[in-house]
Amino acid sequence: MYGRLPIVKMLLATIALTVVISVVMVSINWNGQEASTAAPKIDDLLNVMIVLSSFVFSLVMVMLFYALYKFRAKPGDESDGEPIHGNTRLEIAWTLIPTIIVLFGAGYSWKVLNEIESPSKDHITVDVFSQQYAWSFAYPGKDYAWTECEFHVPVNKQIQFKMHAQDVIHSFWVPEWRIKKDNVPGITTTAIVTPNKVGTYQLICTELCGFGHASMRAKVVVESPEKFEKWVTGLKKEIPKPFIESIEQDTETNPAEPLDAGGA
Ligand SMILES: [Cu+2]
Repeated sequence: MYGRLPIVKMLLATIALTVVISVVMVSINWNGQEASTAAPKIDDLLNVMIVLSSFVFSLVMVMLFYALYKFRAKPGDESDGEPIHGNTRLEIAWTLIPTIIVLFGAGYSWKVLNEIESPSKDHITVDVFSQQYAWSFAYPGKDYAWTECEFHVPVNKQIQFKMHAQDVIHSFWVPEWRIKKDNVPGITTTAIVTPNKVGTYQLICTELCGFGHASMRAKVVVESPEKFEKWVTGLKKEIPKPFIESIEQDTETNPAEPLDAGGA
C-alpha cells in the first residue's frame, strides 16, 4: 500500500479552492437587475448552488491532481498497475455526500418555488396571447381591454398571467422578474409575479418558435396604480374573437374530457 493519504491537507486545499472559486463566481451579477419579489430569492438560490458546485469541483480537482502527481509512473516503469478491489468506505462516502447535496438542493428549491408561486387573494389577472411572432394581452378585470406588443402592470401587486399559445410553443420571460413560463397550445399555463420596481422592461420569447423568434418581444411597463388605471381605461381596441375562445377553453377552469370519452 501507499500509506495514509494526507487527508487533512487535501481537505484544506479543497476548502481554499472552493473559497477562491466561490468569491469570483458569486461576485458576478449573472442575472442583472432584480425587479420582482421572486428575484432575490432566485438569485440567493443560484449563489448557494454555485458554492456547492464549487466545492464538488474543487474536491474532484484536488484528488485528481494529487493522484496524477503522487502515483505517476517512474521513468522506465513498464509494469502493470497494482490490482485494487475497491474501497467500501470510499464508496459509501462518494454515494452519501452527493445524495445529501442533491436532497438539500431539492428541498431548498422546493421551498423557494412554494414561496414565489403562492397565490394572493388580492391579485390582478392578465391574459397573455402568444402567436408567431407577437404578444398581446387582455385584462379580464377591465372588460377584456386588449393591447398589442406592450402591456402595463401596477407596481407591488401580484399579477397572475394566464398564457394562451395560438399556434406553437412560446415562452414568457421578463429577465428582471426572473420568471419564465412556457405557453403551450391547448393548455393554459399560469405565471405568478409581483413586480416591485417601477420601470420599463422587455418581455422576450425564450422558446425557439420559428423564423421570427428573435424579434418576438413586447414592452413591459411597471408603474404606479394610478398611472396603470389611466392607461388601461384608455385602451380602445376590441379583443379578437379567437382570443376570447382561447380564454373560454381555459384548461384550468374547464379541464379537458378524459381521452377515452370523446373517441377521438
Ligand atoms: Cu415565440
